[in-house]
Amino acid sequence: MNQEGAGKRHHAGRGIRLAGWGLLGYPLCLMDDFVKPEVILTHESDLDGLVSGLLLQRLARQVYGVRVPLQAYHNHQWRQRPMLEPAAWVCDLAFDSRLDRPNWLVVDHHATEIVPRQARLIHDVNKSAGRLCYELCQDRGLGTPALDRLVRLNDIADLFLVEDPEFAAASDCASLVKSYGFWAMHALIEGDLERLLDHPLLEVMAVKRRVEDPLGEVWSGANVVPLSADVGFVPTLVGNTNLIVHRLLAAGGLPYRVLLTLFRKANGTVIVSLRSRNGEALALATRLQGGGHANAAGATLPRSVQQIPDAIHYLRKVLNPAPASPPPAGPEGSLLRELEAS
Ligand SMILES: [Mn+2]
Repeated sequence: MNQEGAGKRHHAGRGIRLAGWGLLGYPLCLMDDFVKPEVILTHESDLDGLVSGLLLQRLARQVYGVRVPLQAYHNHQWRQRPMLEPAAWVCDLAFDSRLDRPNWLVVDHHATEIVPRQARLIHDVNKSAGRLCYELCQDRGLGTPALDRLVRLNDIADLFLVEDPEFAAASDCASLVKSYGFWAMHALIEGDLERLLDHPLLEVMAVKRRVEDPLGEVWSGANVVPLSADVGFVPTLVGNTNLIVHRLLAAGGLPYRVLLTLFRKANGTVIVSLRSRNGEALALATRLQGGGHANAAGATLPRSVQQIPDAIHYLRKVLNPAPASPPPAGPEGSLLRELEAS
């Protein structure tokens, strides 16, 4: 018989420990009694989502001796998902009020302004979600040299630490998930995270990086489309989009403070991805009802925008609002002024 029925609190340890300091300066207390989750929910879009989700699954297996199902979401589907489970663990998805539920654990690193009242939030914007989940695993004796390395590569790729000597290896690892997709890689490694480290497909990613990225950088750099004085749209043909945009920003040869790329999903919605060097990306993403990190943020454009040219038109309108026009001069204008005065 299962000793740990759903919802029953599991006391595997004792006491309350300070796990760190939250964004708003309140201490994050990590109590050693987790509640068994019905499901683990993670971000489908990248390596960090895969690493953090599989690590939480491993942690749940260690604590409860069962395989808790893993579900992965892109931001758009995530916003529409009902949160009904009495207990769940969430990682690499921004904390919002829908997740503030008793017996929910959220491990994340995206900027949030919401203070948790009921959920347990483990949050640090300076670490990857995978790192935060791994620290929980290490507390339970689940650390290994192979996982140390994978989580380090995940940090380098997710936090975009371009100066790190392992940046190329980290990018190749992250590109596996970008190129083949979350569930394809999950299937190929059979859920076994360590198999990402020396996966044969890494060789394919290295060739793509060496051949495609320089070609893509030259072409994209020559074809940036101005959207406003500060914002440029970078079209892409080949190569690692993140890296190309980063190199264009770092080179400083363009007049824009924000560079953005556009991606049209299968259902026709257009995703905008924004990059900057001084925090302008998040500010603009917020204006577009999106979010993310200070210099790496994103947003989904309204459903009425279905094509890339529509997206360019829409963004130009949002970024360059028409100035309020003064009453026209002449007889019409004087009538308006009289009406206003009365
Ligand atoms: Mn992440």
